[in-house]
Amino acid sequence: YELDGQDDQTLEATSLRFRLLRESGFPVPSVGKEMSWSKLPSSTQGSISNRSRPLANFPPNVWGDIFLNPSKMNIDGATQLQHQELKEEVRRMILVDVDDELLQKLRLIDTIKRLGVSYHFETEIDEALHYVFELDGQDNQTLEATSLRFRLLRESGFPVPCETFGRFKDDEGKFSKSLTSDVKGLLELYEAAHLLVHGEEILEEALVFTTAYLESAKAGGILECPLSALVSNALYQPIRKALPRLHARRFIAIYQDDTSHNKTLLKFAVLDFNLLQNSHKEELCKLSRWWKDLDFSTKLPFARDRLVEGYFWMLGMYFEPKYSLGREILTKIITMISIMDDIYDSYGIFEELQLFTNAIQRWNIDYIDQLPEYMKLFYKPLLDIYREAEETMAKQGQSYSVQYSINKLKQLSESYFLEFKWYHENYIPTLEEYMRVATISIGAIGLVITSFIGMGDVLTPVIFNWAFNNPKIIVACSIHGRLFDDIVSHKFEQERGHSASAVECYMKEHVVSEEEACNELKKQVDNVWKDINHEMIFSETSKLVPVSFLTRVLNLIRTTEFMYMIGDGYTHVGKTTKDGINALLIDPIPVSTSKN
Ligand code: LA6
Ligand code: MN
Ligand code: MN
Ligand code: MN
Ligand code: MN
Repeated sequence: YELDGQDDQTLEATSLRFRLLRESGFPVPSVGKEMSWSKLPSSTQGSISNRSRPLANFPPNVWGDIFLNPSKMNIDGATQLQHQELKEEVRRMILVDVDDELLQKLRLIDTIKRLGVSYHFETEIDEALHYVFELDGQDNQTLEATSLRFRLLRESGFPVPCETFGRFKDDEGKFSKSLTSDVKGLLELYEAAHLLVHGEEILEEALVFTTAYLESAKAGGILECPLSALVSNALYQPIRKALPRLHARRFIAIYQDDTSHNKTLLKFAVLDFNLLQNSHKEELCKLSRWWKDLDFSTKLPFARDRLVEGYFWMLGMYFEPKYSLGREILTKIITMISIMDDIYDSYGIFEELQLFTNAIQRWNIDYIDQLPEYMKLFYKPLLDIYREAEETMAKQGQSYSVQYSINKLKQLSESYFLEFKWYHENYIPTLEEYMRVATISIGAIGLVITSFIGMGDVLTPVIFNWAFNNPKIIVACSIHGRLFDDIVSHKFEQERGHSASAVECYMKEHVVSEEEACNELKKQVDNVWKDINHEMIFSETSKLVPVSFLTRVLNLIRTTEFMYMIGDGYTHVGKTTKDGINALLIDPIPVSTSKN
């Protein structure tokens, strides 16, 4: 065991040493120096029948080449100028002092946020909310104002207590029936209650009460426009869980139909949406060229070809123009992770994957020679992407940031390999043992850390070190992604042959049906929102880590919710995914119908 320099032993000697030591309890690593597979006889490297591979037959890419030549809106200098002018006009609207009109101010901020343009006015809105937070005597406000104040403040991380809602209960301690004449108030209470944390029973009750009421009001058809549209939209997806860009697009349409809308606000929101969409189209066009040149759909036809969906997913993490470089890096990484996952669980066989895992751990192009041909086609571009990212970041003096992402990718490959071994050995772990590995293999922490690379201006090594060491908020996000993914994709995976998912682990451990397991796991997915809210509003983390970083995690959860809303919309691209991509990346908002 203590002998050094075992690197040049034959395969027989290496394996025998490994087995004898492990049999006696010595912790010899399987990956690493001892298991350098360069000596592997070439016969095991070639000609493995595809019948022994767990091929998934993933559906092909549905987008063809359309993003290589996107149709963009023509935006001339005059339109750019108009955009600037409208922006300044909206800014003045926020700054106008409306001391005695708290509700007006709250509604304005909320409308600007929901129209998707608040990213232009972060400082102004932050100041206004500080003012609102410090205000005393909020005890006589209406349900709408109280709820709106509560939600807007919590959305920005202000720790507002929930007891304020006690006023709206009756003598029996229930939300009183008299509230049901106030649909607007109930709708706001519903949205506010989604910012709950563990133990806030009053908000749990509010959620049940308002959901039931809004459902029945919707079914009864008693609501008028635009309230009916707002209620339907809220029931479809509450603001807290909605993907901001998609919410903005839906909200703009509702706002347009609201006869009391502010023309300046609407005009600005439509124009801004279309301008943003144009620049997203340009980014996706550039990435499409990169993807086409790599030509994985020909070279690695067993893997998912999902550049557009990957870009859409990452656009959900940040959409602002200043994160353009971040989106580029992040999209490249998610598409590579997705292929790497398919190499492990839809194509690779044991010996190949051992070599592959070893090569990823070594992260050195010299290791490419040991790999089977198809892995070479992946390994080199992977190293290239990261080298290019390092060169780009070096220009900003931040090349160090890329290494955090590489290290997470190494951990990811180890977790993939472990899951493969479980599959290979037909081993079904307990849920707890499974989750220790599967919350890594979902890749969320790698994506979050990679998203930080593109936030150059405000970044420090302290943030990376915080994120790297599994902070609670990222663990919650990983649990959410993993359980949700398993619920929607385990059937398809098990049919082709796959390691056990959370569903199988839970079924075995608790001897329950698939349906019961999924229901229980779904509850755990929903519970994650309380952890996220706690971490963003009440935790030490929320005081130490700038909200822009925490928002990446929140948005990853939101974008994952969207992708998995009706099945696995990433692997099996259906109507929901297509509609989402159309809304954000293909169709502009028609300007002629904006009634201006
Ligand atoms: C998951 O695929 C997938 F497609 C990704 C691109 C990762 C998604 C990342 C999240 C949710 P699959 P496996 C943060 O279901 O093999 O094949 O781990 O992943 O179950
Ligand atoms: Mn996998
Ligand atoms: Mn997979
Ligand atoms: Mn999946
Ligand atoms: Mn899966």
